[in-house]
Amino acid sequence: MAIPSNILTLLAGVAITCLSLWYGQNHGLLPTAAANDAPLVDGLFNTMMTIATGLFLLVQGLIFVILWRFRRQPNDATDAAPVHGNLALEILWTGIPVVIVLGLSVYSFSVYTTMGGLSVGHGGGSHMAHAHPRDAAIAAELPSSAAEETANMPRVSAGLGTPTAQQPDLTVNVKGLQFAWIFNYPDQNIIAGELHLPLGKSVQLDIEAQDVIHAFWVPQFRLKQDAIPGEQTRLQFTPTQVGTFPIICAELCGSYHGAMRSQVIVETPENYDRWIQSQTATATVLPSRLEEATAALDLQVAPEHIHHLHQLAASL
Ligand SMILES: [Cu+2]
Repeated sequence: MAIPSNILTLLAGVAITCLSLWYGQNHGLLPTAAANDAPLVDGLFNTMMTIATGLFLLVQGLIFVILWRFRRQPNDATDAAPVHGNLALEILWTGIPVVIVLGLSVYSFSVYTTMGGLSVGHGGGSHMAHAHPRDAAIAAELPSSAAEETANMPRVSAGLGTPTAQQPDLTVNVKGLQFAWIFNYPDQNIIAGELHLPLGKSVQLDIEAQDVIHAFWVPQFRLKQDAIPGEQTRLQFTPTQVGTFPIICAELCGSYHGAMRSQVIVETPENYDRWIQSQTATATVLPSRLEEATAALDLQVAPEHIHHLHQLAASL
């Protein structure tokens, strides 16, 4: 008994939907999620993966079905009837992508704003919220010495001292330079070549670049922010998982860009306090570590670069 083709189509649709929904949750392509906003990003990625899987199965499946069903018949040398356009079909295959693209753009924008991309003083949209006029307004209200200080500070493209900004538990100044990351804990007077963070505490990273544009990226946090010379950018997040994760420069910045890596160590508050105590605020810590690191990686960094780093660390 032949199964009617509309039943077959329905079954194929159900199968493709189930497979897509399953694969969208089980693709295993993302690294562990270790910051508070990471599930939002993963939700968006999984949705896109579900849709992409469904479209892939549908298109590839149709190609094979059509190749088979309309293959040349043994005793029939004639061609099929010519077809010129099909308005309903064309509206359908234009309409479906339009709905998908619009839906995804609304969804991704909502994730971006939920992560604080548009709210000044929160991570994300470094290029969208320029704070110049407000900086001037803040400076005008301060006593003159403080006003001068504010005026001399680099422009913060992702917000400065807005009343709505939540006070983070910990602020770290991050500086990118060819070809390393330097982490400065202003409250503890610590300078380090790797980033230590306490689990479950809200963190603010004030990011800057020394020379060219770099980008601070931690895949496990699902966060990436440009580091721009003369312009401060910001990230705010809370680490949610203990572990050691890579910090990667995500902006081609010169010949050793590929080696511009460090690591972030998320540890329990007790271990974090221990690390803080073990650190002394000495400018010699950083260059010696960098020398060790470059020697270990056999990077053959030119001596003048090491010398430059020594000078730089001394000036911090
Ligand atoms: Cu870089």
